[in-house]
Parts: sequence; structure tokens; C-alpha cells
Amino acid sequence: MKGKMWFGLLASACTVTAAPVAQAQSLKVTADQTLEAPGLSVIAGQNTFSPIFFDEKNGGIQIIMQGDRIAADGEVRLDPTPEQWAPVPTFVSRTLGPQPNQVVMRSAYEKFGLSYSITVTAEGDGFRIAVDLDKPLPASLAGKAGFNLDFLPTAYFGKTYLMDSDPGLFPRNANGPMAKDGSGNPQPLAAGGTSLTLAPEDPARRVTITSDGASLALYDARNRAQNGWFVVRSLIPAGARNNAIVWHVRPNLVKGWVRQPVVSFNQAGYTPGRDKIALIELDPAFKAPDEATLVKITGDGEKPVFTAKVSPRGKWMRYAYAAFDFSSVREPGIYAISYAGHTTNPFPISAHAYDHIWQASLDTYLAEQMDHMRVREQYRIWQGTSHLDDARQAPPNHVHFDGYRMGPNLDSPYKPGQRIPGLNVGGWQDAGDFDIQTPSNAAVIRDLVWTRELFGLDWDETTIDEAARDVQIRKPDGVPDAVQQIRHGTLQLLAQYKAFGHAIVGIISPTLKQYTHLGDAASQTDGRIYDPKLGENQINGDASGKPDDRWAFTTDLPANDLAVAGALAAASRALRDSDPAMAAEALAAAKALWQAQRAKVAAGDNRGDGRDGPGMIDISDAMATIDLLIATKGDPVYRARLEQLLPKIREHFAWIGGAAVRAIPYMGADYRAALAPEVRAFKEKIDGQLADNPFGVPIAEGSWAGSAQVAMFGSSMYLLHQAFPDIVGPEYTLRALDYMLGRHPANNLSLVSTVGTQSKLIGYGHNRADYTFVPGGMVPGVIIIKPDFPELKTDWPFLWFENEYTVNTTTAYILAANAAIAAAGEEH
Ligand SMILES: [Ca+2]
Ligand SMILES: [Ca+2]
Repeated sequence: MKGKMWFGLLASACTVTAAPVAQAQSLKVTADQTLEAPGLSVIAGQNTFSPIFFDEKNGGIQIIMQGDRIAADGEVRLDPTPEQWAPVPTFVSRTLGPQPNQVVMRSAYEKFGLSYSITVTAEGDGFRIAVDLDKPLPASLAGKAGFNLDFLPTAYFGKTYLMDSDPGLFPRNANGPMAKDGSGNPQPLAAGGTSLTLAPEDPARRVTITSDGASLALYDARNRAQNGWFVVRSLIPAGARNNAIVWHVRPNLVKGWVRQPVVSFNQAGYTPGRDKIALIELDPAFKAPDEATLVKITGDGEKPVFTAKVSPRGKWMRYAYAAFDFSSVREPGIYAISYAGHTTNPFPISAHAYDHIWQASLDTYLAEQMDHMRVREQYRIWQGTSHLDDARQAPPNHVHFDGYRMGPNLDSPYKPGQRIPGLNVGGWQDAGDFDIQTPSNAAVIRDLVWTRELFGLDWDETTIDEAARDVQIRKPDGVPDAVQQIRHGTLQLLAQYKAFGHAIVGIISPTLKQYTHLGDAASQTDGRIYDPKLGENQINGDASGKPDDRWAFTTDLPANDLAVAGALAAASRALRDSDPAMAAEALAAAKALWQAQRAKVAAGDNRGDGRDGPGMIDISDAMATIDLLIATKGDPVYRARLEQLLPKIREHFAWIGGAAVRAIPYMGADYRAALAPEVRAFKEKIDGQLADNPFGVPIAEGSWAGSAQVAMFGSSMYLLHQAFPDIVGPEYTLRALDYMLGRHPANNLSLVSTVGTQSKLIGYGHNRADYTFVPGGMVPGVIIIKPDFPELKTDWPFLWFENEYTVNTTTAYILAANAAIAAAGEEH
């Protein structure tokens, strides 16, 4: 099979060396059933399409080339440019094939009567893909089903392609052409050839695909949706079965390529007295020096000031790690780390290093997410006044495309489609989409109240005028922004309570077309209340005939009620001075919501909205009880309940432990004595778990990256440290800060946009189509592409599981950052 035509002209330079080198570079199957060569991983059927989000660009056959995952979703698809919610195949199995270095993936579209295997076999210095159908295509799929392989747009911007010998440029912007039939389908950029080379000029990105039989087409799926990729496709010929599609894929292997070390540290720098440990992430094939040097940078240039041996930190995922400890350097200044011939970007050692690490999260990101307000920052309007037409009652028995679902009972006095007055106030748009998720809104309130109670949080940089629905960033109004934000969230939670007598699941766009909205929140709906008596384009005062008002999903879920009870109890404390009437109303609602859940909690009613894990009812009950206990300064009702909850606190200590110690001042000495062994046991357990990775924080390995868990870990450990300083030290909280601000796998960017010397500046916020950021937002961070590839893309904004800011992740950061500042203050 070597020396075939597809091997091509470009290979000649690489093949002049002797056969053993080519041999060494050919793909080999691993114990994890991936195919690996130096600088190349081909993974098939390891990451599957999501049951909630469908196409996440993390399924099928994927190619990691010289350290970047440049291709994904190699699968049979029913459309040349499928969108996120288009039909996706069901993963059936992954096995090793009968030939050496061969992986066989089986998939199916049951609904369409299509099942097949895709066989990936090492071939030369690339691989062969063969699609074998169990039966020829059903007539309904002829001319529709094809094999697609998606290439990451940012990997190919500014580069060229060759379809056979016909050259083309990858467009920087989606520029069509579109089919003229009004279908909304893009036409291919190039088609009709049997050989396609992507980026022939770039050895790090060059991939040649040759098809036996079926011709190749190249599409720009961004013509249909901004998050589309470049799609290479062959249609499956009618009647074909075995070898229905055969591709030979040859990613260029750069001879001797080794991934360069990633030196990761806190991009905000370090306070002089604290520990300072950089981690070095190493390709196991890299010849790693055993020393690193700290250099100091002044107006006269840079000079080495400290050199030390690095200490091995073991292997984790596909990399090896080493630590460079420069804690002994305390002199304020600008520093950088020099390792293996490369010097990092600079960072400060300074008593002021953390003076401004969380403020943008509060005064800019959270302000930008405020619903029902106009948000201005000097010349820039972040959004016009949004969603004034909230909200209509969602119908029963409805499964919504974003995971919301309504059962047969509405738990609401309103009829399906009926307008619910009063909901068009307060709250935050949860994330890069524009819905109000009640539990995350409740978490934002709690985080802000706790940060204020524990650490102050008197920052004022923003004018917030609820009556005028007006927000102006960079214009202090004399009122702490946190208090104003707490009030803004409370307005929404109380509005829900007044309308329904309970918390609801949330408020979201009724149609997919509206949901995919990108840009200004104010234009997601027309802001006018839907009146069915008006024609679609008719307007009458504040009403219109457009049924674009968001829907309220009103199911009464005990865990949500308790989350809201806790948030309202917390809010009552924060608002006591500035708005005693609202504080009293919030506390009364919190008590009533808590009381109304007693029978359901006793019955173990653990219903969720499909997003919550099991056990949430106990966690929510404990959290609500603690916030009510604090709000009532030790009401015996909540004391008694918290005593009863001790076994649940023990069971879910990672979630509740930090909160549990906040209750100590209101409980008897027995309570503290009961917690002490739990804290000790938890510390032992967590130390054991954390030894599994070099970063010293819990790293999520699921389908959404875990910066939020790291933030919660940081603040919980600080609360445990405060209450039991002899058991838990401040180092966990500082490690959490280090992780969030850059000391994490994959790269060294701070996960909080604009915080630190280098941060994530291409995020999945409302402005993601512009490849920009919302200052202060924290992204989820590093995901594990299974089986072992840690990924945080730097230049592509559309992977929500790595890049999407959420409000409660960001407020969890505000709390954790303040805890870390306090922890750093203890280390002298
Ligand atoms: Ca303010
Ligand atoms: Ca409307």
C-alpha cells in the first residue's frame, strides 16, 4: 500500500529518509484503542454525540495533529453542513478490527433504518477510513447521507487548499455561496475532485484526503451557523454497501516533532509571602531539562535571579509534569520563567498582585448579563433593555431543545400561552444563551452575599437604576455593586414567588430560531407583549402580534424551591440596611418556601429538571437551612433541622462542608465537635484524590470543563480552614486560584477574561461571533477529549464546554478569589 498515487508529490521530501523512520512514524494502536504516531492521534468512537446538546464537535473520528485537535465529527451525516440539532448517529460500539492497527466503530440512525461500521486502519504514514453499510441506503437517504469530516476553521484561516490541482483560499468569514433555491443550504467551496489537500503550505496543518470512487466536496458550514466548521464530504452512492466510502487520509507528520513544554503559573502573579510553584507540562518524548530559572525583568533588561531543579510530579493524561518552586523569591518585581530555551510572559511578585483580580467579574461581566436592563459602558451599549415582554406560560408535556421539560402539571394558575405579569424584572441571563435559569440565579445571589459577609465586597464602579432599567459601567453611584446585584436577582426570585407561590425552572425562548440568537439580548424578542388578536406584524402600544415572548417553565421542583429559599434568606441579610422592606419580604418568602418543602424532603422528592444530580434535595435542604439559620440568627427551627441533617452533611461533605461550618456560631458546641472528625476525614480523602493529578485541585473529566468546581473547592476549603485551621491549611484555596488564573493543563491562559498578563480572550459570551470576550467572565476551561487529551482551545470561541461563561461560575470565582486573597494574606 505504500507508494500509491495519493501518497503524492508533497511526501517526497519526507520519504527520502530510510524506511525505518517511516515505520516509526506510522500509526500504532494503543491500549485505549486510539491510533498514535509522534505528533498524530486518531481517535474514533471515544467521544460520542451529546444526548442534550447533540453535535458538540467532539464525536466520531477526530484528528489531533501536532498538539491541536484540528478535525472532528468524522461520521456519516445526513446533510453537508449539519447544525447543532441536526440528526446525529447513535454510537453502538468500538472494537479492534482483525487487521493490525485497526479500530472499528459501529453507529446507526435507527429512525432512518441505517446502520453501518466505520473502519479506521493505519496505512502508510496516515490512515484509511472505510464505511461499510449493513444494507444499501434506504431510498429516503439517497443523495443525503454522506461521510463528513469537519476541520477547525481557526486552524485554516489564512491558508489555502487544493481540490485536485484547483487552488482555493479558506475564507476568513463565511461568504457563501448559498443555494439559490431558498433552502438556506450552502453550496460547496470546491467539489468534484478525488483529492483534497488542506494547507499545502503549512507542514503543521497539511492534510491530504483522497477518495476512492465518490468525489470530495468542501463546505463552509459557517454559512448556516456561526459555529460551523469546514466540512469535507463524500456522498454515499446509492446501492453501495461494502466500502461505500473509502478515504485515505494523510496528515503531514513533521519529522521529529515534539510538543514544546507548557510552563504554567498564576498569570496575576504572586504576593511575596505565598508559595510560588509553576508546573511544567511535558510531552513524554521531550528531552526535559532538570532545571528552570526565574528571571527578573527591569528597565535594564532581564537577569536570572534563581535557578532550581524541577521536581517530577508524575504523569497525568498524556503528559508528564514537573514542578518549579520559586517560593523563596520574595522581592517585588516583574519576573518570568525560563525553561528549555524559552522564557514565559512576565508576571509580578507584588503585595498588590491580587488587588484587581475579581472586580471585572462583578462590575462588567455580571452587569453585562443583567436581564431586563439596558447596559452601557461609556460609548459601548452592551445591550438594550431586554425581554420586557416576559413571559408566557409554557405548555404541558413539552420537551424543550435546551434541556427544559414540562410535565403534565404546570403547577401554575396560568393557562398555556397566557401572559404572566410581573416576571419582566431582575435576574441574569444565565450564560452565552439568554435564558434565566432559576437555580443559577439563586447561586449568584448566595455567592455575592457570602463574599460580602466574609470578605467585604464594597466595590462600586457601576450605576444601577432599577426604576429606569439603566446600568452604566464605569460610573460609580455610591452604592456597592454587590448590593445592587443582589437586589436585582432578588427582584426576579420574588417575582416568581408572587406569580406562582414557588420557584420555577426558568424562562427561555420558545423557538430554536430565537434561541440561536447571537448579539444584543434586547433584540431577541420585540419587547412587546404578545396579543393573539393582532396580526404578526401589527403593533398596538406595548403589544404586538409576534409570539416571540419567552416561555416560563413553571414546574415546582423541591430542590429549586430550596435553592431559592436559601438565596432569599441570604439576600434578606444583605438588603437589611438598604431596603428593609424587600429584605423582610425575601425572608418571609424564604421561610415559607422552606416550610412548604418539609413533606417533600421527608418523602425524598428528588425531582430535578434533568440537569441536577441525585442527592440534590439533601444538599439544597442543608444549604437553605444554613442560610435561614444565619438570617434568623439561630432560629431553633433551623437549628433542629440542621442537627438532623448531620448525616447528609457527612455524605455530601464536598458540597456542603464549607457551608456547614458557617452555621457553627449559631449551633451548640456539639455541632462543632461533630463536624471536626468530618473535616479531618474529608481532608484525608481529598488529599488522596488530589494526588491523582499534579494541579492539586479536583479536575472534572466529564462533558463540561470544571472551573466552577475548582472555584467551589477553593472557597469551601477556605471556610474549612477558617473554622478548623489546625486541620485544613490555606494552600488548597491558593491552588484553586492558581488553577483558575493559569496553572492548569493544555496552556497557561487565565480562565477569567482580562485577568492576568495573558487570559482567555476569545470566549463564548453574547459576542462570541466576534471572537472576543466579556471582561471578567470565567470560562469552564480544560476538558478531557477522551481518552487522554486535555484541551482548551485558544482561538475558537464556539466550544461551549470549554469557553462558555456562566453567571454562577463567575460569581463562584468572585467568592473563591476573595477567599484566596485572604489565604494569601495569611502567608508571610
Ligand atoms: Ca454601584
Ligand atoms: Ca414580544
